[in-house]
Formats: sequence, C-alpha cells, structure tokens
Amino acid sequence: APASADTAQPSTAQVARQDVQRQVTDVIPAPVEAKADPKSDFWLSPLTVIRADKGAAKVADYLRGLIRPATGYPLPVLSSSYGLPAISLELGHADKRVGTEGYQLKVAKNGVTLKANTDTGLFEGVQSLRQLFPSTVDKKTFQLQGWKVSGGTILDYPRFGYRSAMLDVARHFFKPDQVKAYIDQIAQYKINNLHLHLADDQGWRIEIKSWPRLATFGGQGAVNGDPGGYYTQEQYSDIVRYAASRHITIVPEIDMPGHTNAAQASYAELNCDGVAPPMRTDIEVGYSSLCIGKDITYKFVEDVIRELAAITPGKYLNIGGDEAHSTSPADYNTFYQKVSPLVGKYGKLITGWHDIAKTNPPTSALPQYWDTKGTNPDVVAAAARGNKILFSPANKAYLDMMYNPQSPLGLHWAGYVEVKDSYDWDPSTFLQGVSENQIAGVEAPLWSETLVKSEHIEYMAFPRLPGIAEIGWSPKASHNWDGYRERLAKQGPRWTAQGIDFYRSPQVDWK
Ligand code: TNX
Repeated sequence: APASADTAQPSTAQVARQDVQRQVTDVIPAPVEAKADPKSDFWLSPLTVIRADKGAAKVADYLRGLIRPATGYPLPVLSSSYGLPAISLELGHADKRVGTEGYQLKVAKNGVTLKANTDTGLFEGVQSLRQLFPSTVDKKTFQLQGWKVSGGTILDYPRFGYRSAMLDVARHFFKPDQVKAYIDQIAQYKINNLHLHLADDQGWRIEIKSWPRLATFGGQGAVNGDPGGYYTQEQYSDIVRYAASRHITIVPEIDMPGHTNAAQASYAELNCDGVAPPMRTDIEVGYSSLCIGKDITYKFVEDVIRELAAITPGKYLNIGGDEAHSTSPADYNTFYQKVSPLVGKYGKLITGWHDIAKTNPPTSALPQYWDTKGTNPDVVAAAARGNKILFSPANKAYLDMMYNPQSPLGLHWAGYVEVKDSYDWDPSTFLQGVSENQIAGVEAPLWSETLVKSEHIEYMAFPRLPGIAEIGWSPKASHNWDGYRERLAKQGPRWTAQGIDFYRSPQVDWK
C-alpha cells in the first residue's frame, strides 16, 4: 500500500528543523568582521526580487542560478525593486577597506544588501550569502520549505590576493565537465586561481598545434593504463571562460625540464639520444629530462609557451621545475636562463615550483613552496630579492596526502594529513625568513596518481580545501582550530546537498 501523504512528505517545519542553523559568524572562510543578529533574519518569498546595479547583472544572474532551483521562486533580476522585498547588489558604494575583492553584507528583516567596489567583490559576497541559507538551497531540485537567511552584518576582504587550488590532469585525465564541477566547488570558498598541471611523464593534456603528437600520442595514456585524453585549445578556452565566470583565473603548467616523458615519447628529437622512450603508466618521478644541449628543445619550449600564452588570459604561466633529478644543476640553470625570457616574450609572468628560485628568476616570478621543511636558503634569497612566494607545503596543503593509514586514496610521502594538520599552520611563520608581506598566498594542490573520478577529487578536497581557503582569505588573528571545527561541521549538510562525497573526519562533530 502507498504510504499516507503525511508519512511520505515531511512538513515544511520538519524540513526546517532538521537543518543546521548557520549564522554570519559561521561563514567559511571567516569574515574580517561579522555580527549575527537573530532578530534580523530575512525570509525569502515568492515576491523577492534580485535588484542589481548596472555592472552587477552577471553576479545577480549567477546568484539567481544558485537559489532558484531549490526555492522554485522566480527571483527576477531587476534594476529597481519597485518596493518589493529584495536582495540588492550594489556596485561601487562599499567601504574603502573592502578593496577590490571584499564586500559588505547586511541581512535585515526587510531585505538583503550586498555592496562591493567590483563585481569580484560581489561574487565573493554571494559565496558568503549562500552559506546563510538552509543547506538545502544547494539542491538542484525544488524543495518545499521556508527559506530563512540568517540576519546580521559582514565586512570582509582577503588576507592574500592569491588563493589557489591545483588539479593534476596529467596523471589521470579529468574531462572539461569534471574540471568545471571542481571550479564550482572551490569558488564557494573564495579560491581565485586554478592551477592545471597539464603535462607530466604519464600524459600531455593540451593540444599544441605546432607539435600535434604531444596530445594525440602523448595524451593517450594515464597512470595504471587508465584512459587518457586531452583538451583541444577550444575546450581549454571554454574552461578558462567558465573559470572566469566564477572569478577564477586558470594558471596552466607545463612541467619541465623533468616530468617530460610524455613529450619525449611523442617526439624522438626531444631526446639527447634521438630515441623516443615508451609511454609510462607508473608513478616514479625524476627519471626524465629534456635535452638541455639541443636547439630543438628551445624551439619546442617556445612553441608551447607561445601557443599556451595565446589562449591564457591570466598573467601567469607555470613552467614547472620540480624534481628534475635527471638534469644536472648546471643544465637546470642553463635551461631556465634560456626559458625564463621566453615567458616574458609572450607577455606572461613566471610561476613554478620553488626549485626555480635557485635560477635567479625575475622578481616578478612566483616560486611555489612545496617542501615540508621550515628552511630553504634559495627561496629565502628569492624573497629577499623581491619575489613573492606562494605556499603549498606538502605536509599541510597537499590534498592528495592520505588522511590516515586507512585512507582508501592518496599517497603519504609527506605524512598523513588530517583535517587539523591541513588547517593548523601559518604561511607567515612556515618558512624561516619569509614573512607576511613576502607572501602572495596559498595553494592546495591535488595530485592524481590515485584519483580517477570526480568522487575521488571530492573525497580528498573536502574537508581540507576549505581550511586552506580560510588560511588564504581570513585574518591571521581569527585563526583558531576549535572555532573552525565547529564552523566546518556545519558545512557538512551543504556538501551533502551538493552531492559532494566528503571524508567524515573523526576530528569534526559533523552535523
Ligand atoms: C611530488 S612536490 C610532486 C609530484 C607528485 C606529488 C605526489 C612536487 C612539486 N611534485 O610529481 O605528483 O609529489 O604527492
């Protein structure tokens, strides 16, 4: 017999009661200033409109796309509210302190006001606003329930301008839609760069028209003999555009002069002995090197940089540099003296793993610190010359590290990294001799030796990614594990609503 109507369908009140209450003070990353006011809750209604200043329409449409499916309300985007209750997006009227990425948010009984000086600020403000709704707002289907937005005020802006995630699409390939899904997931924590590791020993993932076999041959394989793939330049551009719509800049990496087996397998002339090695499907590192003494090597590198620069609107190209164990120190230096100027020639700035710091790169270059140690003379010297440093220490920020010895996915060369480990560190004290004003920001890299599906990405990134995002955005003074773990617990229902399969760390009392 069919269940009776009242057992099959929970009432609106039941649905609302099951949900976790999230205040403005619970937002992740923690805002600079937040004052909760339970007397100022705003209830969304079928009459609510989204009122947007000129220049705010894109963010308004994005907000509408977020909250319309679950609420089922029309939420028209209008330039005037005509006296109706409104979520109002105001551009150019914000407090000076919020700068170019910050925002001010006020949730009151009669409406919501979000102000920023740029549409990026409005976008980041929307990410905070979303978290004040019931978690079910993130479901893709209509939910019959009331929609309370928790009352209060926020004034917010980031600690660091560069907040990044990295996805290794070389060890295993992830299709454009999978990359877009990850972009949406990281955007909600105010990450503003996505570093794509596009080439490594096991796969080359970006079409280069002047060297077509890189993708058509070098893109075929993956770790374990799993299926490969590559992005056409058109697909890459589409990812770049999608990321831009989420206020995220794509930073493409071509790893060199090591991690190049896929390229060397595709073109015999890139090898000193003129013999193409076979493609590799294992996870060894450090055995490959471009041939430093051959002219064709620099023609190859220049062609790749030129084509990649032409389809990359962001200012950085990542030229790798890590684990070049088969390149002598002298050759490594020779290589970068020739390659560094090529990046500038095509209008881009250099980023790369911190190993490049020893080649005296231009001060505009951004070395990325991946080591676990608290000392590194080359990186400290680069910082002293004026290079900003990007922090992603492997024992804290690497999302591919196993959580514990039982983790079904991941590696553990840098140790086991539980949620608390990944949250409880500070880039301004991690490396002796590199302090706050010498730091560009933080990155959470996700290497994919053991990851083949989106669910694997999600399980490794959540719940650690929000912690790295908070380190990048929130004031140092607000950093506190005990408070963070309470706020993090309340994100769980949001991830469930979003269909994210996250690691339920025993360090957190999940709601
Ligand atoms: C080290 S640290 C690498 C990658 C691996 C990763 C796995 C660094 C810049 N390179 O080649 O994929 O460890 O955790």
